[in-house]
Amino acid sequence: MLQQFSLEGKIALVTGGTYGIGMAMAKALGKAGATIIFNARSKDKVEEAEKEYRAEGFNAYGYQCDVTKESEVQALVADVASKHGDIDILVNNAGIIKRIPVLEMSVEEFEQVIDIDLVGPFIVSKAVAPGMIKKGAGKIINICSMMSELGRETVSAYAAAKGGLKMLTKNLACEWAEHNIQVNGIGPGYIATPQTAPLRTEGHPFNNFIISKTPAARWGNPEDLEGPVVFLASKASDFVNGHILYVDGGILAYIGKQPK
Ligand code: NAP
Ligand code: GCO
Repeated sequence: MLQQFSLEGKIALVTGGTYGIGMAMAKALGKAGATIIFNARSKDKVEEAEKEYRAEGFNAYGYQCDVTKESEVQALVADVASKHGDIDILVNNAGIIKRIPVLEMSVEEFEQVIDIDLVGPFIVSKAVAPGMIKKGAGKIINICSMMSELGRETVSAYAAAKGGLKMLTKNLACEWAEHNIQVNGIGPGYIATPQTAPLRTEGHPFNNFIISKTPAARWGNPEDLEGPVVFLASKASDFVNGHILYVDGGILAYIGKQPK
């Protein structure tokens, strides 16, 4: 039974794997046996992360690559194929957020979020799919969000991107199922990473707000995503397709704390 979750011999690409949720998921895939390929825009952070992965015993290879640049992505995929073999597992994790009210947000700022959070996963999925089709198998996991389902003030571009990413996930699942490629999503709740650090500063009203909106009454940790990503990357999920697995401590199930 547990063998179903083994990723021995698999090549896994995690975009944005230099820290945060991406690094935690990459380490989980590595613990399950996969070779870790990861990328980010910052060369320094890629080099630092590669040292960290290897110091912890992982077979890890870092690339400076911007997911919005198709030529860089295609070069990464080709280099991995020549050195390690075609990618078996893709986690489209790289993403940014801009918390700006619509009336103060420029079109360029809106487009930057869409480019990274939605167009990026399209570009990387399109680049890795031919290798998966050749192999007759593949796993693509898109990192969605609570904002794939819910809105809130100041995150219009992010919510539009993550809502689109949910539907891109379902569409790719339909297009590539015949090639035994499963395309699913993970929707993390509110996770303690650099991306949410501004919301978790001491006394920030959002901190208490999130705790009250989460039945588990805590922020998530990147490690809370380890099991879900190994499940969706492994044989154990071969008949799961087009599904968004929310790892949110119950936020989406909750109307909110009832008044005492
Ligand atoms: P993070 O701490 O800000 O890390 C983002 C990662 O993505 C970094 O490695 C960053 O490195 C990389 N990245 C950003 N733009 C990139 C680009 N154009 N090309 C390549 N890499 C890029 O974010 P996080 O909190 O770990 O979130 C990771 C993913 O989970 C994101 O998609 C986010 O939307 C999603 N998510 C987060 C939460 C949460 O509460 N934290 C909840 C739900 C979903 P560089 O800047 O060096 O490129
Ligand atoms: C925000 C947060 C969220 C989380 C995550 C929730 O400003 O509301 O950053 O967007 O990052 O996406 O699932």
